[in-house]
Amino acid sequence: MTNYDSKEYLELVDAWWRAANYLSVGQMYLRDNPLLKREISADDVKINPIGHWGTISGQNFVYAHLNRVINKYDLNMFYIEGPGHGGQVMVTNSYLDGSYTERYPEFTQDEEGMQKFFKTFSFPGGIGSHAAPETPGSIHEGGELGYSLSHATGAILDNPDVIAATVVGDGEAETGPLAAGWFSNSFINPVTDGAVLPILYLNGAKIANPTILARKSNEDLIKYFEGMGWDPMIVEGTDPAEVHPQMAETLDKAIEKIKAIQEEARQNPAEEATMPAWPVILYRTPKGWMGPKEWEGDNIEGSFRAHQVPIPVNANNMEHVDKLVDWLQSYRPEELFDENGAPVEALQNFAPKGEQRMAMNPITNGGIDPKDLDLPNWQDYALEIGTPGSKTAQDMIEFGGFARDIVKQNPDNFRIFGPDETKSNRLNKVFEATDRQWLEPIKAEYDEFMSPSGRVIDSQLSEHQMQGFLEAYALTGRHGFFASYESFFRTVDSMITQHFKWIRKSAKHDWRKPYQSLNLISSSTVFQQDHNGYTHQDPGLLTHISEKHPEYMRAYLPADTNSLLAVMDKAFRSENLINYIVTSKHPRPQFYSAEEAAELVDKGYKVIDWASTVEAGEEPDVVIAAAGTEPNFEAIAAVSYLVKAFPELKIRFVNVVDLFVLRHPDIDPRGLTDEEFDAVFTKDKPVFFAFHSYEGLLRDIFFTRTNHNLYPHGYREEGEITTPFDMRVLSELDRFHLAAHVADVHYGDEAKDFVAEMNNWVAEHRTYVEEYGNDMPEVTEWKWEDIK
Ligand SMILES: Cc1ncc(C[n+]2csc(CCOP(=O)(O)OP(=O)(O)O)c2C)c(N)n1
Repeated sequence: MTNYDSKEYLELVDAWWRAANYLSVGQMYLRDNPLLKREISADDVKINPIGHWGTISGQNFVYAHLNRVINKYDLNMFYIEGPGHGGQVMVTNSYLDGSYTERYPEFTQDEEGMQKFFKTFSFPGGIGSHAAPETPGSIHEGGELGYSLSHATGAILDNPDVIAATVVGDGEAETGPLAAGWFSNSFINPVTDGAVLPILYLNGAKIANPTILARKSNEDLIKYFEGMGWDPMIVEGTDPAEVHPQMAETLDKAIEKIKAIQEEARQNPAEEATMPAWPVILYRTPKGWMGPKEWEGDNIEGSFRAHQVPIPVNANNMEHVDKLVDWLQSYRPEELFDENGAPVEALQNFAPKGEQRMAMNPITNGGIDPKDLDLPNWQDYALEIGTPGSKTAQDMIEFGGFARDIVKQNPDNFRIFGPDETKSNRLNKVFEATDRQWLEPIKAEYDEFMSPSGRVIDSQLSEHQMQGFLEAYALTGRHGFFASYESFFRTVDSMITQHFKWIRKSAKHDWRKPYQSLNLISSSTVFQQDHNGYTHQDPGLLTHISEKHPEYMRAYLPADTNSLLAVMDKAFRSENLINYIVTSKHPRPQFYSAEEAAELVDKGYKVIDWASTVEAGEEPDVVIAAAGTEPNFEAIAAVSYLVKAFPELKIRFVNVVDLFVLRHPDIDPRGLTDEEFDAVFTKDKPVFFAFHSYEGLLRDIFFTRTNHNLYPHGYREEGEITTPFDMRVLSELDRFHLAAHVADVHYGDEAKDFVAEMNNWVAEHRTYVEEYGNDMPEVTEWKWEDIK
C-alpha cells in the first residue's frame, strides 16, 4: 500500500516538481542539448528565449501536489490555469505523465523527443506560450486574464464527480470578471454539480507591479473570503521542505471537505441543497520560486522581475550562460531522467494513470458524455400567420415555449444563462418547467422562480460570468444559450473573440473533438429602448463578429417569431460556431409563415413575393431589402406607401436573416456567388437596405459586388429616450424616410409631392410624440394590405 503521506512520497512530489521545472526552463531557453550532456554552446540556446517564468514553478508545485491527491483519493480532477501565460506548466506536466506523447507522438519521452519538445515551445512553427487549444488538458487559454473561475464553474455544472482545480493569479484576481467569479459559489449545487477548488496563487507581483491581494494580511484575506462564503485555507512559505507538507495537508483537508460536503448534501434531493462553504486555498510562495534569486543587485525571486525571462542569456549573449546551466542543474536532472532522457521509473509510477491524468481527462476534450440535444419540432411552436402582419406577437415569448420544452426534454445537459434578464428578455415560459438555480437563501415572500436546483442561471449581474459559464458548459459537451441586452453584449465582445479563437485553433487538431456551438441571443435591441435610451443602444457587435474568420461566425437577424424559431433550431443543431442571434422581445406584427421562415433560414434570405410588385425573373426598378425585426417591419410599411402612390413601380422586396451569406465567397465560403447575388440585388438597380446595425457593414458587403447603387438605412448613432417609432425616425430607418428616399431616387422631381407627403408625416410624427409621448395612429394602426 502506498503511503501518500510519507516523507518518501513527498520526495516523489518534489522530484516531479523539479522535473517539471527543468523541462519548463529548458523550453524557455534551449533548442538543443536538452540533458546538457555536452558543453553548452550558442547553437544550443534560443536566439529569443520566450516564456513567463514567474508563474511557472509555483504552478508546477501545485500540479505535482494535485497529482498526489488524485492518486490518494482516486479523483476525477482537471486543471484550469488562470495565468495561462505559464504555458509550460500544462505542457511539461503532460509530457512527464506521457499524455503529451500520446497526443503528439513525435515528442517521444527520450533525448531526441525532449530536444524537439524544448525547441517547439514559443518557436515559429511550434506551440504557443499559453495554455492553448493545442495543450492537452486545457479548456482555458488564460491569455486574456479573468475568466478562470467562470470557466471552472461552467465545466463542473451537471458534472457531479468532477473537481476543477483552478489556479487564479493574484494579478488576474484584480480583474472585474475574476472578482465577479468568486460569486460562482452562489450557483453550484453540491448534489448535482461538481466542485471548483480555487487556488489563489499569491506570488506577489504582476508584470511590473505588486498585487493588491498579496499585500493584504492573511487576516484580511480570510475575512474577505469568509465574507463571500468560502472556507479559506492558507499555504505559505519559501522553503520547499516546509511548503511541501503544508500543501499536502491542506490539499487533503480541502479534498476531504469537498467530499464531506457532497456526501452530506447527497443524502437529500438537489432541491433541498444549501450553499456550503467550499474550500479555497490561499497559496503564498514567491514569484519565480526556486529560480535565479537576483540579477546585478536586483531581486528576481519574489519580484515582478521574475515575470518573463529572468536572466539575459540567449544565443547572441552567452556571457552568463553558466548561470543558466547552474539554474538547470539545480533541479538535479540526473535524478529525474534516465540515460535516454525518459522520466525515471519512480516518476512514471507517480503519474496518475489513463484518464486520471489531468491532461487526458475527457471533460477537457469535448466532455465526459456529450449528447446531442433532444429537440422538439420547432414548427409545433410556429404561429399561423394568415394575412402577413395581421397578427401581433412577442418573438421571445414564443421562443420561450420552445426553450421550455427543450429544458423538459434535456434535464441535465441544457442550461440558460443571463445577467438578471431572463424575464426582461421575456423568456417567462421557461419558468413553467424550471427555476433559477440559486444556493443563497430564498425569501419566498420576495423572490420568484428560485430554487437550489434549476436550469436557468441568471441571478448574477455579470455578463462575464454568464458568458464564461456558457463557454465552458459548451466546451465540455453540453448545450444552452446566453441571452443578454444587445448593447451590453459589448462588455464581453472580447470574450466572444477569445472563444472564437479557441474553437478555430482547436479545429486544427484531429484529437480535439468538436464543440457545441455558442448560442448568444441579443434581445432588448437598439430600436426599442423607450425606457432606457442612448446608453442601451449599440448594435456594433455585429460588425465586430463580421471581422472574425467566417467559418466560425454566424449573424442571424430573424424578423419575427417563426424566423427566430427556425434560426434557434438550426443553431442548437450546429457545432463549432458562434451563433449570434439578434431578436426582438416586444409586440411586433408577424409576417412569415413557417414555410417561409424555414426557407429564410435555410438559404439565409428570401425574395418575398407578397411584398414585391415585380414578377419572378422580371427586372425590378428598385430593390428594397431588410435585415432585422424593425427594419423588416418599416421596409414593408414603406412598400405599402410606395405601392399606393406608384402602382407601376417595380419593387423587389428581400428579407435577409443570415446576414453573412450576402458576403462574397472570396471573403466567406458560404457567400452567394455573383450570379446568385445579382439575381436578387441586380447589377445596377438602386438597393434600399433597411438594416439593424451600422451601415459600414453593409457597404463592406456591397463593395465586393457589381452593384454599388446601395442606399443603406441603418443605425446612425442617434439615441434617445423616446417612442419606439421615433427611435427609427432618428436614424431615418422609418417607413416615411425610406419611402421618400426610394421615390426621390427613382422618380426625382416627379415624386416631389410624395416626398413632401412623407416629410409631412415625419413632421406630424414629431409634433405628435412631443405632445402625447406616444406614436401617432398613422403608425400604430398601420396594417399591411394585400398588394397583389
Ligand atoms: C485582461 C488582461 N489584461 C492584461 C494582460 C497582460 N498581462 C499578462 S500577465 C499579467 C500579470 C499577471 O499577473 P498574475 O495574474 O498574478 O500572474 P502571475 O504573476 O502568476 O504571472 C498581465 C497584466 C492580460 N494577459 N490579460
